[in-house]
Amino acid sequence: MPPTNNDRSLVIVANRLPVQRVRRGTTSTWQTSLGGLVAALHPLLRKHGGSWVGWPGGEGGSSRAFRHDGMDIKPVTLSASQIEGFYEGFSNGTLWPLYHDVLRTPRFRRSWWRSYVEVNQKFADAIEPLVGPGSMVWIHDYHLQLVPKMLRQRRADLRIGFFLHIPFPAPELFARMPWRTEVLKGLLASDVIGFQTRAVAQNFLRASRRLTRATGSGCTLRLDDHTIRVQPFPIAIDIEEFETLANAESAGERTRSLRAKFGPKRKLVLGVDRLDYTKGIDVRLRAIEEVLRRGEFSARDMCFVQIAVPSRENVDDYASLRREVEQAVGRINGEYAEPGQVAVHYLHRRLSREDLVAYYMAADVMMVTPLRDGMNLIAKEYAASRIDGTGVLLLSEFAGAANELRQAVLVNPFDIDGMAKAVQTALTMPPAEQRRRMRSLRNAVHSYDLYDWAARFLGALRGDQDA
Ligand code: ADQ
Repeated sequence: MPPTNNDRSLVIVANRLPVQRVRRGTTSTWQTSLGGLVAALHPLLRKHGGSWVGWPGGEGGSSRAFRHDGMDIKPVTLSASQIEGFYEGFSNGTLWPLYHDVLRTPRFRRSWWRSYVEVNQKFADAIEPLVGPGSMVWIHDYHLQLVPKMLRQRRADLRIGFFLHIPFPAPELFARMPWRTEVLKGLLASDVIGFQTRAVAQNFLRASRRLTRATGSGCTLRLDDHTIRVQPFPIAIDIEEFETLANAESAGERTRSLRAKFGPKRKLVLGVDRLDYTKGIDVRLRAIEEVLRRGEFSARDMCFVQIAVPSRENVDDYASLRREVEQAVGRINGEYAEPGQVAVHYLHRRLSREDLVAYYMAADVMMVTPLRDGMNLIAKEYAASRIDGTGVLLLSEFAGAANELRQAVLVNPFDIDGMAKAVQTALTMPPAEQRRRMRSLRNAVHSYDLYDWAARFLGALRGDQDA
């Protein structure tokens, strides 16, 4: 159920707005975006009033506030050079690889940092006129880590919360960043800082004690006269949405149609991700290639379907990943496809929620094998969609979700032989064992949902001790 927000007004701040512009002929209108965060916070804003501050996407545009679907929307517009320096540069070329354990080399460019400071200030300037005395401000993710301090300097009365959706690295890696102290101090002006897992929260606590004057033990830090609560708040999914979709009559039809297309007798192995180098799509393909090379399974017995949403295509590392994945798919099919039976299907596109659930329901094996991931919602969505109680989830040890989904087949995504073996185990797993594991996964996913997650975070921000 959507949580209540008591009396304080609420401002949500995220890199992106919860709406997007859609063109119809010569005019354009706003449409509420689909997606977890929006789904969780929209009912709150609609019920209790409040604003959402974020970038509408694209270059320039109007920064005039407007009302849409019961929410007050305040756009923060970016210039072409801010998109390059703040977004593609510092956010996605410095922080993203650094926070994902340096899977790619982070670039420490001073001009990008200057742009990051400038845009964070622009966000703080946009928020201030919207907040009444004692309001709650909930800031999301790595793009906006300086905003808590920028706001606090002007408004001591606010309750400021920050949630990091991605991992926070070990202090030894974080310490490489030239602006490490500024980033920590930016965050430490919050009242509550939330992370996906306990281990990641510990990394932040250690970095703060080592690199700033913050002191404290357990989940409380003190810096100057300010107290900060640092805690895991693992994100969840809207379980009801997935179960409703899975129970719909049309879902059964779509699933049967997919099974018929891929070959009803073949085992279907599925991967669904944003096309991002943290998600391990390239290594997953190598593991599938190894399974086929071993010869126990051929393209007559199984097929692998990878669905990848285009992502950050202007950033170099993403363009080269796309080429690598396309080459690997071509190579594997060249070697192992049979006439009329493709070994690897690759769909470079976003699916509707209905189609996504049908794929989850059709897949005998789901491979969620990121090299590093804050949580990974796809693992939870797969379990939620398996209303028939079968299916096998192969899950990376390095996804935050592995802390909760202990009955998945856990794999080390850096170990190709180990992954190939795990795929073979999954393909031959007896139905009784599938059911036993899936029951446990579904119990874990049912234990709390996205609305409970938002309520817990806001409870902590209000100062509830048991949140
Ligand atoms: P992401 O890395 O973007 O975000 P992830 O957890 O992988 O998030 O979820 C992606 C979402 O996109 C899922 O809801 C999924 O259904 C959807 N999606 C993916 N591929 C799709 C496709 N082809 N078609 C349609 N929908 C698709 C960050 C962190 C994660 C963290 C989330 C939430 O990196 O670790 O779980 O935020 O906090």
